[in-house]
Amino acid sequence: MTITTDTPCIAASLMCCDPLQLGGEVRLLAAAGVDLFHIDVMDGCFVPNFAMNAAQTAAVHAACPVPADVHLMVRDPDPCLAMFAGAGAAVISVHIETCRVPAETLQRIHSLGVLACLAVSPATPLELVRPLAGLLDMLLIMTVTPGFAGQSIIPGAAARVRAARNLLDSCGCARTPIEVDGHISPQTASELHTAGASVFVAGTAGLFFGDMDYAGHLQTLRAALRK
Ligand code: S6P
Ligand code: MG
Repeated sequence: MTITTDTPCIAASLMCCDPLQLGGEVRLLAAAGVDLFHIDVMDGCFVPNFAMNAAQTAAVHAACPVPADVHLMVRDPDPCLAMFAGAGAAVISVHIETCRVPAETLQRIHSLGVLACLAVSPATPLELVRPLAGLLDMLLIMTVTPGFAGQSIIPGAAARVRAARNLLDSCGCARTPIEVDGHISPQTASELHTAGASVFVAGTAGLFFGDMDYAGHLQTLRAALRK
């Protein structure tokens, strides 16, 4: 698959689903037309929470043809890469804060035939991305502190995305998409799109995950991105 800067993509955050209804919810989200399934993986160490795993990724992949966007929030991602590639991940994001040698981890993801994305937490200097820019299929800018759904967006999120866009452009990577994750609502999606993001993780702020009107909320998000 390809993810571009041309067309906005919506990635539904599956950790926001009712865990007792995961199968039904992913089918509803697929029928509503989400572009990606965003699968949060947490180890209780890098972030103080647990979320989804490789078995769930494989089950979701088998049930629906929506590409899986796996976000690894784990202290040591390298041993997990083959497991998630085998589970059907189309994209794997690793946090720059967790990689011993980020360039090697990104190359390992490529060698598994998966798109490689680097995730950056809010407190991490963006300049650390510069030497790695050419290796990225996507850059994930966290707009909340990783670990939990339902948080407020960090102050200055749009300025940070704009800075990330400028950094990638100045490295000759103007076609590398930026994904944003954390409190993506119609309003924040629109602001972050203007700032240079094109992939939007929609959780409780964008798709609500309670009323099951995924088609309606998706339509509202897409309309906000057209403005
Ligand atoms: C947070 C995780 C995210 C959340 C998503 C939830 O650590 O990486 O993917 O699931 O941000 O969205 P919302 O709208 O509840 O913030
Ligand atoms: Mg995430």
